[in-house]
Amino acid sequence: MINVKTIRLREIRLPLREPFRISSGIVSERRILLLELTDASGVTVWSECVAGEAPNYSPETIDTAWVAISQWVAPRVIGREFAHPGEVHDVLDKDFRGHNMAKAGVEMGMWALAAEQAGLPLARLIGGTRETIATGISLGIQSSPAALVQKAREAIAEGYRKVKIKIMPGSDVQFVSAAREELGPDAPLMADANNAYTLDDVDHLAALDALDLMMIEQPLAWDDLVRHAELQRRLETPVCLDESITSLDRAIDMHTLGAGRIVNIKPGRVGGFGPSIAIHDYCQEHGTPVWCGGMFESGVGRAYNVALASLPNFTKPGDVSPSARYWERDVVTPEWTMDASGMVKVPLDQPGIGVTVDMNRIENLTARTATVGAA
Ligand code: OSB
Ligand code: MG
Repeated sequence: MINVKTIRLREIRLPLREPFRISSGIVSERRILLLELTDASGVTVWSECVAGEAPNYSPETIDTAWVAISQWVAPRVIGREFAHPGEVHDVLDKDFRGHNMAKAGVEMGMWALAAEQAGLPLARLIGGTRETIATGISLGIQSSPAALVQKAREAIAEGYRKVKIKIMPGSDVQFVSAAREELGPDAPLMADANNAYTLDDVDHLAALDALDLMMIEQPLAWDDLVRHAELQRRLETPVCLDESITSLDRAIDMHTLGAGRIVNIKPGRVGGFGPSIAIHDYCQEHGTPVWCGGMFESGVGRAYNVALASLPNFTKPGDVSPSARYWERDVVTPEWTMDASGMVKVPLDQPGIGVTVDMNRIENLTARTATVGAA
């Protein structure tokens, strides 16, 4: 039985090593919402809500998530007995629209509590089969093609197995083709537009077909499947959906409409591990590859992404880069590392998420806390 007694919310501020620009905004310091879930027997686990500071990726922000968790999500699970963490998502979703990242932060923590109870690594609890996961890097929009080429070259040299290039009108074909020319035909390149285009841009986007990209991620509006289907019919490059896939139903719609051929799964975006696993399984049955996206998680959120990416149909490298790509110092021990061939180890030597939070460091970074449930 999983029985959560208290949920403590904590906002920390963690500066990125370098500002990250995507088509819809820029971030230089992450405001990160960490959760501590304590069960009736006194076991505590950490989880992370991945909402950002501004609503440019999805409607959620760290501030809306703070309210949603405090007022609606936490009260729904506290004091309630769950036989399995797979039951949590439906309870959180009943007559409760949206707020997927808020729901996911709590739901995922409950999977970690179940893993602690079962004495299993989180990756094993959910049926993960991999011992290491393949890693990619996501490169923000750079000032020039030459600057991008430099970053991409370094990434390949470090061992990354996929280089994702953020694009927007004015920084697209010319940038990506410079990377292709300089890094050669075998470099594993892809592009991510974060909704920067419309169907009027089809001919322009079709120019990317010549660059042999692994995929183009979310070129059109965040909530649009119909126009992505039209676009996919006119592109050879596989379309991968990120923002648009907010549930299992949207993944089914994507497949049914032909709106894309690959799915980026971010557990926060879909409401947690329950829906993530369901999307993974559906895609596996339908021959659609998936990979694990990232939201600049701290080492806590990263632990969940690594566990998720150990499932068998995560067949493309994830945006699950090592701690040092993001932070001067992460908030967990050990920090996440990547070997020279671009692989991150799935922690399998202890129960739970596999990393410990560095409390001294966390206290210093904390901007606010709140506790829901009796202490
Ligand atoms: O579109 O995948 C995205 C970060 C924030 C918001 C959206 C996205 C991203 C990334 C970063 O691409 C991936 C990472 O965490 O390394
Ligand atoms: Mg994306």
